[in-house]
Amino acid sequence: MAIEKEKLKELYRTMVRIRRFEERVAREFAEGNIPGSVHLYIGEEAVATGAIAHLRKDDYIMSTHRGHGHLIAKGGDPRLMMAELFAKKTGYCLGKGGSMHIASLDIGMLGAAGIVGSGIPIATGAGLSAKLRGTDQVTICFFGDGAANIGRFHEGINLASVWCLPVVFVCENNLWAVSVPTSCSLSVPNVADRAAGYGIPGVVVDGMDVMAVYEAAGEAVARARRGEGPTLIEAKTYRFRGHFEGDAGTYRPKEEVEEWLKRDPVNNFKEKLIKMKVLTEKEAEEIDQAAREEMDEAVKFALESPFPEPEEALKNVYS
Ligand SMILES: Cc1ncc(C[n+]2csc(CCOP(=O)(O)OP(=O)(O)O)c2C)c(N)n1
Repeated sequence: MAIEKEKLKELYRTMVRIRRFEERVAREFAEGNIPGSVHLYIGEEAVATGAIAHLRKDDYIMSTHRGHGHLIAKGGDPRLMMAELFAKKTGYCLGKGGSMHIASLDIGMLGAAGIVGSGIPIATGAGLSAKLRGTDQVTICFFGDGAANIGRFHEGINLASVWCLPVVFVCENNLWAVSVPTSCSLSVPNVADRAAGYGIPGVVVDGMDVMAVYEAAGEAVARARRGEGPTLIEAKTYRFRGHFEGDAGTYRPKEEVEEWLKRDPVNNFKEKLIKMKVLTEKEAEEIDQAAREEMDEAVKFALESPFPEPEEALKNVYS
C-alpha cells in the first residue's frame, strides 16, 4: 500500500509526540509530581499510531492501563492528560481518574482500564451500539497479551463475531504480562491464531513497524466500516521500560531487551523516512523540538493547575 508523504510525516509526528509525552511522564513521576502508578508505552508507539490513523473523530477506541499513547493518537490534549496524571482539577476526569482511567467521549475515547481485559466487552458494546444506531462508526479495542488469556477476551470477541460488529481487536503483544512471558501463558504460537475459533480474520503484524500496522489496520477498519465484522490483529511489540515506573524488570533476559531496543520504532522510522526522502534531518529535528515544547507546556499547565476542592470529592464519582 502506498502511503502519502504527508500521512507518513503525520505518523512520525504522532509517534514522536507519544515518545516525548511518556519520557516527560517518567521524569515527572520520578520527581514526585504524579501520584499513583504509571505504565509507559515507550517502545509500542507504532501500534496506536498506525491503527488509530484510520479512525475518524466520531469513531471509538477502548484503551488499557498502558493507554497514554492511544489517547494522544486519538487526538487527546497532552495538557489535559498531564493535569489528570498530576491529579489536578483541570485534567480530563477532573483529577479523579489518573493515568489508568482517562475517558474523553467527545473524541471517542471510551476509557482506559485498570482491570486487565475489561475493555474488550466494552468495545463489543460500543460496536453493538453503532450497529443498532445504524452508523458506520468503528471501534478499535487495544489490550495486551495478558488480557488475551482472560475470559472477557473470549466472550467479547465471540459476541462481536456472532453479531458481526464493527470492532477491530488489537492485541499489543509485548511478550510479557508483568513478569509472565507468553511462553508460559499462551496455548498457541500467536494470539491471532485464536481468531479462527471465532470465525474472523486473525492477522499477525510487526508492531515495531508503523507502516505495517497502518496497512493491517487499514484493511480491518475498512472491513468493519463495510459492516463485514471484526478482525483480530496481533502486533508483536515490546515495552522498553518496566511494567510500571519503578519496576526494574529484572525478570527479562538482558539480551532480549537489548535485541528489542535495536528495533526502536521511532528512531528506525525516522531513519527510514530520511532514506525515502520523505523527511530531512532538519524537519525531523523540528518535529522533535515542537513535541518537547508541547510537553513542557503540558507540564507547566499541570503544575499551575489547582487540585480539586475536598468538598468535590464525591461529585462525578460513581460506584
Ligand atoms: C483482572 C486483573 N488481573 C490482574 C491485574 C494486575 N495486572 C495489572 S497489569 C497486568 C499485566 C497485563 O499484561 P498485558 O495484558 O500483557 O499488558 P501489558 O502490561 O503487557 O501492556 C496485571 C496482571 C489487573 N489489573 N486486573
